[in-house]
Amino acid sequence: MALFSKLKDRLFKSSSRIEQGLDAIVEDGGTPEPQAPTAHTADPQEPTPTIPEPDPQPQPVPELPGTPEAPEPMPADPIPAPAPQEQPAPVPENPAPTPGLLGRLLGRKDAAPVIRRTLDDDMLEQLEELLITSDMGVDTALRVTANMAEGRIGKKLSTPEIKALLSQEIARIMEPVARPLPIYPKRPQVVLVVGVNGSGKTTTIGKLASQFRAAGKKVVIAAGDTFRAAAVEQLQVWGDRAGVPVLTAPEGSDPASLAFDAMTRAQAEGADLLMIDTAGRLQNRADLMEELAKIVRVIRKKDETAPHNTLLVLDATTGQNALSQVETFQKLADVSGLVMTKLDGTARGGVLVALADKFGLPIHAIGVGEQIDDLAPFDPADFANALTGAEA
Ligand SMILES: Nc1nc2c(ncn2[C@@H]2O[C@H](COP(=O)(O)OP(=O)(O)OP(=O)(O)O)[C@@H](O)[C@H]2O)c(=O)[nH]1
Ligand SMILES: [Mg+2]
Repeated sequence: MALFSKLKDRLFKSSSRIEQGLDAIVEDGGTPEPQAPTAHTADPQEPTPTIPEPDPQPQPVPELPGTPEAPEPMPADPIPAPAPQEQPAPVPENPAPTPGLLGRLLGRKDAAPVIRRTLDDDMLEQLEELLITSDMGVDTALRVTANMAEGRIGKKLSTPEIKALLSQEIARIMEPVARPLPIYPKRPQVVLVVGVNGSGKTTTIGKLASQFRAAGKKVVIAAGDTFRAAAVEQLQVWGDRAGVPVLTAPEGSDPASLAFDAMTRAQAEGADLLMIDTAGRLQNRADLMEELAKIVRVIRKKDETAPHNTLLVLDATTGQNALSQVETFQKLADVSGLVMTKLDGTARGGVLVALADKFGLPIHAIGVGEQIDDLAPFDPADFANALTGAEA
């Protein structure tokens, strides 16, 4: 059971904004309807073992490094089948009678009345607003709600039904971007890691190095953030944890020449992967652009196809800001994929949906904590369920 539910527990600090908002919207305009006390219908709180463990793609760890050369290793399609809620939900036109004498006699916990709300323009507007204020962006929010509403206007929907519908729509948007870091038959495969200050670049490199190493890859890390001595030390700590060599240069020295040396050594040692950490100084965009361009120029002297991946690391807690960071870094570097960090520390995750919808860049992994194994593959259904509070 572990991985699946552990991830869900950690994905967001508390119930996400969206989940809370959905509860409020249905309660706001809904009417309680008594429910037959038979335990079968949606009691969202109960850990109903629908399918004990869907487990379509367990083992997040080797996923990232795995699969040689096929950049699209897995079906990444964990939803067993979005069947149940696809239909407008079996709205009993005449609400179930009363809790029922039998039920009461048998001492069943009295069925809490289920609140249902008729899906109308009013409710749709509230849903749109909720999604927009949850960082999903106007276009995405409108499209998602329109899809949810299709064929369901006038139907009475319960909170769990609404959550499930929204979750499906979100998962559908996220599925195409859920892609592990592609591994190419290049040696060394050069992974350039970029992102603003504090987004989690160094930590993510440490986590990735550890996973790749566990998967049998030979990894070298270059401490390309030569700007601060502390940055080099931090990377060295991660290198030690991961059991991977870290190439460093004196503080203030040229990151490009370090990258060149690292490339030379990685080639000489037959390393599978070279990960290059960079400084995230966006305050001076021109400098950073020049610095990144120079790193790229220099490593291309050794391998003109490098870097093979340029990972942009984004901090999920920055919300909407992540969108402009993608735009900026796409101008600075040839971003090939994203890692979203700190999803464990936020109630905001809506921006991932906007990112997926707007840029379509692969999300290779998500950071769910500060420890070395707190990096998981991005699972769209898991994410959508956690974001909306829908049951898996
Ligand atoms: N909770 C949580 N914290 C994280 C995660 N990833 C990174 N952090 C923390 O975020 C802080 C910044 O991480 P770094 O890896 O140093 O970020 P950076 O991008 O290298 O920062 P600079 O080198 O200053 O540009 C550290 O305290 C990390 O422990 C995550 O997934 N979850
Ligand atoms: Mg760093």
